[in-house]
Amino acid sequence: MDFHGLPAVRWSSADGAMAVATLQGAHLVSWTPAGETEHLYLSERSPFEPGRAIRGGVPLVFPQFGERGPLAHHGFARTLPWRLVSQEEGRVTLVLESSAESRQLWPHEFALELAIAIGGKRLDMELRVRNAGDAPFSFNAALHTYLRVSDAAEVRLEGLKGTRFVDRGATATLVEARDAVTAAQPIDRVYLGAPAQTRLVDGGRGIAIVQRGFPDTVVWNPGRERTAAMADMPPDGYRHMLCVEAAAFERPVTVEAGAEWTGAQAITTRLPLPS
Ligand code: TA6
Repeated sequence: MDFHGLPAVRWSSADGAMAVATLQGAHLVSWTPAGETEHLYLSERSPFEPGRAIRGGVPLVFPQFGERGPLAHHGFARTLPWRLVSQEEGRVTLVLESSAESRQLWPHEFALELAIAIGGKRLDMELRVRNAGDAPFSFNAALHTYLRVSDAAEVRLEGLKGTRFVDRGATATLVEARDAVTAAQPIDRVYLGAPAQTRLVDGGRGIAIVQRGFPDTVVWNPGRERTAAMADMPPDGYRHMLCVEAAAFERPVTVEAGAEWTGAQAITTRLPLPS
């Protein structure tokens, strides 16, 4: 299919969950769990152009996080064209292999595979990074998930109490003292060695976020002022999103020649909440 002019795949599960991913970046741009409304935030001002990052959905950060290296912000995997290699009921798999273009940016042989599975109230994303060369390489990565929320100022992200964190631009590492992290103020923070599971509470809706392989969790909401300076977000866009990202941020992951690494994030909506 075509998604705002970009080649994309749309698929569903037997029980009625639906998703759309663009081939550029293997970028999940829509996830509607069975019987639910859209669960991902996608900016209506996002560009949808070859080579330009999409604002929202689930950008895949690889092999560089943010500006921590010589590459474009968050690396090149989100802006290169991937290949759809399989599509079964509820599940698609996309692949990005090293190419002349990637070698100019990052001189390593690799194969990335992203499997995205939907069904019922659950979304599973699994990233595999295979070293196809003859020397080890290291990378940072993240599944930069933009969750759609009813009001960012009101939602609570539980499960990070006692976890070390560092704010963007800061060097000091502090420890989270709160039962719940909020986005009532702008937040751009990496929780280091984070628990595998957090829970987002949005009104009467609970969402479990579980990560595997990724040691860190990034929480981002740009707030009003930063959003105003972003050409690809509407002024009130920050109120409708919260990024909860499964990330390998603090320590780069090293993969030996011929070996592979796997990281995953699973999201389940409509958790029963205590009344
Ligand atoms: O993951 C948080 C973050 O690194 C923020 O600092 C913010 O810049 C955001 O990602 C978005 O980055 P992008 O390159 O998509 O504009």
